[in-house]
This record gives sequence, C-alpha cells and structure tokens, in this order.
Amino acid sequence: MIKITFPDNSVREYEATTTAGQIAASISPSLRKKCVAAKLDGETYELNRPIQADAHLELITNDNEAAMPVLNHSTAHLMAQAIKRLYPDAKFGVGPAIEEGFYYDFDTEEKVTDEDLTKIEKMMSNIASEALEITRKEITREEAKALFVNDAYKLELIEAIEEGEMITVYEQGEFADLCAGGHVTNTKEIKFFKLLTVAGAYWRGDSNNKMLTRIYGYAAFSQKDVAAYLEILQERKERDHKKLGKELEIFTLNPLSGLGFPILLPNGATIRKQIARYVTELEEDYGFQHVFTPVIGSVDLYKTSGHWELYKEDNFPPIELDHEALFLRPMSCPHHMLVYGSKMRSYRDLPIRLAEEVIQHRYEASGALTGLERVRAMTLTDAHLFVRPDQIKQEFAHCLKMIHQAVEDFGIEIAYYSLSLRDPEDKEKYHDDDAMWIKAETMLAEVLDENGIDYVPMTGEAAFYGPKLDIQIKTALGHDLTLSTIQLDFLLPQRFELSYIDENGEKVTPVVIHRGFISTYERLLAYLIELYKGAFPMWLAPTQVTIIPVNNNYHSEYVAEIVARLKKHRIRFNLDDREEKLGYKIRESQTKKVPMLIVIGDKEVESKTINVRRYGQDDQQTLALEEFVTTILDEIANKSR
Ligand code: TSB
Ligand code: ZN
Repeated sequence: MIKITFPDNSVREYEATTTAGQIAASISPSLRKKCVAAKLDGETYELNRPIQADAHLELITNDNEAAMPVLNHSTAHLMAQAIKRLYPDAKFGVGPAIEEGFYYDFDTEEKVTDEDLTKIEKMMSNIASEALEITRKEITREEAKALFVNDAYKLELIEAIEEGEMITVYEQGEFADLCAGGHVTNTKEIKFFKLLTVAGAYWRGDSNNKMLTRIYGYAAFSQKDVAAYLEILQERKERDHKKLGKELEIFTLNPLSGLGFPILLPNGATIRKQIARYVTELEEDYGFQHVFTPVIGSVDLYKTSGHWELYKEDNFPPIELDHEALFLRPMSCPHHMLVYGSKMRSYRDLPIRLAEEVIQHRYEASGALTGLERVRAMTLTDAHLFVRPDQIKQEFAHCLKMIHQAVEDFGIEIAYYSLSLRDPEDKEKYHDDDAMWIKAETMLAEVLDENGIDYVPMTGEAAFYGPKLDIQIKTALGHDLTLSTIQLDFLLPQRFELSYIDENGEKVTPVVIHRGFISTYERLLAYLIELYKGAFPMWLAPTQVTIIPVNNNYHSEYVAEIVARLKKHRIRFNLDDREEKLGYKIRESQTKKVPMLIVIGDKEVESKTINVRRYGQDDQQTLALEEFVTTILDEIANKSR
C-alpha cells in the first residue's frame, strides 16, 4: 500500500501502482473528467503512470494554469506525428511547450510554409480522433540510440543527457519521442488548437548550425479559449510598432540605409524632439550638466576602458588612417571619464553628474534587429555620475526617482526590475576582482531594498564593469527588453586613474554610476508607439490638431484667426484645406490618430466657437476659441493621456 497526501493534508491509502487517474476517479467521476495530469511531489505525472511510493499528490484540472503546458506539449508531439506522416523524411529537433503555446523544430527535404499549416492541422485532428493512448517508457541509453538511429538531432540530444539520468520516451501509435513529459494520456484529449506560423530556427540556437523549420502553435481546453488567444495575437499585431510606424509615417527602413539603421521621418523626429526637450529639462532640474562628446574615439581610449577587448565582436571594425586607429563607440563612458579627468576635483565638487544624448553604434546580430527596438545606430539618454563612496546610495536613489518620474509622465508599464549580477564563473567577461564585485552587488541589493524595489536577480546579466538595476518592459510581440538602467562601477574610474582630493588632502578614486535614463530614443519610441497604439498624447503627438474648413472660401477668415492663435503657442496643426469631401478628410485625420479634429463651418464662424472631436471619442464639444487654446496648452503642460 502507498500513502497519498493531498493538498489539504488529508492522507489516503491506495494499492501500489495505482495511477493518479484512478485516484481522481475514486474521488468523483466528474473530477476525473476535468483532470489533465498530476503533480507528484512537484513533478508532473501522467494520469496513467503508476505511482510506486508514498507521495504528495496534486491533481491538475483543466482550469488550472499548470494544465496548459501539459496540453501544449502533447499538442507539439501530435503535430510532430502529423508532420512525420505527411513528410516521412522529417527529422526532429526539440518541441517544447512555451509561455504561450508550443513549437516544434524539424527538418524536411521539401520546404514547409504557412500554406501547409491547414494540411498539418487536418492530419493532427485525424490522429487525435484515432484516440491513440500516450504512454511513457523508461529506456536505456543504448535503446534510445537504437530507437533514434535515423534522427541525427535526437542522437545529439541523447549524447547530451548526463550519465545516470533517466531517459524516457513517449509513444502514441507509430510515433515515439524522446521526452521528459508530462503529457495527457490520449490523443483524443487534444481537441482545440491552431497552428500559427512557420519560422526558421538554428539547431540549438547556434547560427553555425543548420536552420530548421519551426512551427508555432497554441492549444487550449475550449474553442472559445483558442479564439480569445487568436484575438490577443491580432491585437498585438495591430499594436506592433513596425506596422504602426509605417502607417503613421514615423520611421522607414530602407536597405540602402543599411540593416539596423532606421530613418526617422518628420513625424518621428517631432516626437523625438519633444522627448529630448523633456529629458533635457528634467536633467537640468535634477542637477545634471550636459556635455557633447564625439561618436568616434581613438582605439587607445577603449583599450584603457576595457571596452575594446570585450566588444570587438559586437562592434564595427576600427578605422585605420594615417597611422591612427579610430573606433566607432558602443558607449560613451570612456569619453565621460575624460571629461571628469580634465581638471582637479575636490570632494566638495562631488557628485558630478554628466549627461549627454549619446550617439553610439553596436554591431547587433542581424537576426536580432527589430524595427526601432533593436538597432545598430542609436542615441542613448545617457549619464555618468561621479560620486564619493558615501554618496552612492543617495545618488542611486536620485537616478531612480528621476526614472520613476518619467515612467509616470509617459505612463510606462514596468514589467519587472532585474538585478543584473555577474556570473562568477565567467572570468572572460567579468573583471576578476571578487571583493569589488561582492561590494558592488551587496550595495546595489541594499539600495533596492531601501527603496522598496522588488527585483528578479539575473546572473550573468551585469555589465563587464559592474552590477546593474535594469528596468524591463515587454513589447507588443512579447520581447523582454531593458528600458532604463542604473549601473554601479568601481572599475572604469580606476582604469582611468580618476581621483578627487578628500578632506584630508588625500587622493581618492571616485565611484561611477552609469545611468541609461529612458533607453535610446529608438527603443523608447518603439515602446511608446505600442503603448499608445499610435495615438500619442497631446504633448507628444506629431500633429496636435487637424483643422478642416467646411468651405475654404467662406470660412477662411476665421480659420486664419485660429491658425494665428495656434502658431503663437507653437501648437502643431495641420490645416486640411484640400478640395476633398469633408467626410474623407475627417476619416483621414482619424487614421492618422490626431488627438483633436476641428471642423469650421457657418455656425462656428458666427459664434466664434470651435467644434472639437477628440480621437477615439464619439461625442463632440463646443468651445470658445480661447478655451480651446487653453485646453490644448493644459493638456500639453500636464502631459495628459
Ligand atoms: C547607461 N554605459 C552604459 C550607459 O552609461 C550603457 O551603455 N549601458 S547599456 O549597454 O545597458 O545600454 C543602455 C541602454 O541602451 C539599454 O538599457 C537599452 O535600453 C539601450 N540599448 C542597448 N542596445 C540597444 C540597441 N541595439 N537598440 C536600441 N537600444 C539599445
Ligand atoms: Zn556608461
């Protein structure tokens, strides 16, 4: 007999080799019906897998989050089986459940495209209705190698399994897969799914390997849930900054400009200018001084800082001219070190906060380049603070406060805070000084605790010079990106032999805080386009008001008066006096997501009023001209959303 403990701590006894499915059925048939899998001492267990020993058991019903990866993983197998039937030469890589749905990587002679997805789905449904039992088998390494003798990728995976680790396969009909589980127990349990896209993926994520075909899919426990997910996907696509950026004429990508070098169009440039003004003013308020430094420096500068060695691969190669070697910078820190070092500093001068809109270049992998989100030429709202050791915490909090101010003003949604730490094993990337790292990491964790920041520790994500706090955002397409960053650095000031004279007349090395304010303009813009779905708030909108006269001849005088008022206050407007139908012009203003649209007709001219239609709202508002202007100015000043 075995003792099974349930989540409510009740204990029941069963025959050894009873399955979780039988246990569920013994409690109630309706519970059994809802069960998808079980957790046995935390490990996912199939409902048809015999339980051999005493354990804690949690039944996973189909309304439980934990059921989704099980179902999706089984659907991945089902898809692989369907592919194998349709493409007998198919060789399979890996096919896991992911945060949303599943994928499977495979290789076929014949190219598989989006057009083939329906065919594969049909075959999946056929196999599902064959009601094949899904069974788990423990096998030896030799058996595994024999079973997958024709599958080079699976053989590689078998090689990678550590000695002594259990090897299992899951079988359903003629199909078997090397897999750790857990799964549903029968293909007929897989009823509602959709194959989404075909993509390419390098075997083991390595670009030196063969590119495999990857199909993404999604399975759920009802047709309604699948449909709801497809709707979310559609919504995300609509939000995608690449799509909106084109439609709203914010930026353009042209191969002649080079991969990863987007061009900001006038609308994008206007938004960027507003952000730049905001950043500059806030920095002035927070006691930063601005500097201008060149985009290129001598190779020696980056050898001194250490960027050279580390970034060789990720950068544009140096330019060699007249015995001089120059380097297109990936970061501005070395230049800011030179600014600090340009004169003697006393302890009374610190903190010194140097800020700049830094133009920098990084040779990002071509596969990683995404619209404005990840580019090769970027402008970072950067700063380096030179502080005394006793000022670290206060200055760190100062930067954090400023970032939080911006987060509020833009309405940014922080996904999470990452405390990015070094990987102590990685001696190549990280400066080898345990004491320094321990000091910096401990101090950073303390500051975060003191400021009540809940963070996720991330090993191996630190900069080469020190640990950092990264503020992470999520893009419409689900990319996890760093927006703001505050980094603690004991290394670069040492490398540049920077110092200040302390109270006792002694030379002391300052500490540097690197502060990436609200990312690069490129990434911020990508994020904001998605956040606002292209409908920028008044203070950022490229065009703030569209003016449409009903009749150019009769209404032009009043329109001229309005225009003069708007110009006086630098309100950005578009006077649409083209000889087009009124309805057409109104619709066009709406597709451009202009926050305010005013139509001027006889009534407005007579009463000297303005009829305002706001983007996304049905009702209209009548305002006196003066009121109209102050409404806009208030919204700009308050950054209303
Ligand atoms: C903060 N030296 C520091 C600086 O002082 C630094 O460069 N840090 S960084 O490497 O983390 O980059 C700063 C920010 O630039 C990142 O947080 C990210 O928001 C943004 N960024 C980095 N790479 C790219 C890229 N390829 N495209 C767009 N933005 C990027
Ligand atoms: Zn820096």
